[in-house]
Amino acid sequence: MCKAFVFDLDGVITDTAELHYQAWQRMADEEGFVFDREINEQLRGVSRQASLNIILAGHKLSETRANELMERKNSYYVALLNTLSPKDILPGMESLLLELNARNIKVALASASKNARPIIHRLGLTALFDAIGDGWSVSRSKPAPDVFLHAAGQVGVNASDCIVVEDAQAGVDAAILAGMRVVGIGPSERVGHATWRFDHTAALDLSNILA
Ligand code: B16
Ligand code: MG
Repeated sequence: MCKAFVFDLDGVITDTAELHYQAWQRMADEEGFVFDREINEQLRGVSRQASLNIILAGHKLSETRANELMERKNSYYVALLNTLSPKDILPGMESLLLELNARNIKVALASASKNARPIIHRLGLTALFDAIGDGWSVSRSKPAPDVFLHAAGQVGVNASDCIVVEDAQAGVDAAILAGMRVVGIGPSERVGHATWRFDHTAALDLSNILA
């Protein structure tokens, strides 16, 4: 049975990966760290702290300095979020959210991002969500299952009755650990372990999933 859909944000509802990339690149250039789009691909769906660790590639920094770098990157990212508007919703996702609302299927967000709420607001989607789980909701981020279990708890639905939509390998891993079925968005090398897989959001077929 499906009683709730639990959505990842970046790569599923909107593509903030490009804005994350620009913000990390600016910070890395200022600091002389090696960073490019290929390294950025490894940051998909992982937390801010884990992202910095990947960029540092084993280089050790004090906690104070690491926090300063993450805060600086986040300030660049937050400034870029001002450009977001409903036109940045990924193809097919607003109609999918409306369809789920019409069918009385609960809709929750489960994002690693601490900026998830303002992003959903800027996209004009706040009213379509019954609950929002974000980077503030839990301390262990994906691939731990915590944010998905938190979102399911918020809408009062058992994990086995939830379907997750995810674009990241770590996110699909987390959903499986939570005991949820999962729709993977992207290539099989990344999300081939999902229950269903579609190349991109526009291809997501609800009737196929609910059949
Ligand atoms: P923030 P998701 C993730 O969002 C991004 O994919 C990842 O690149 C980012 O590092 C993470 O959020 C934390 O974001 O710095 O805004 O707290 O895919 O889980 O919606
Ligand atoms: Mg994602």
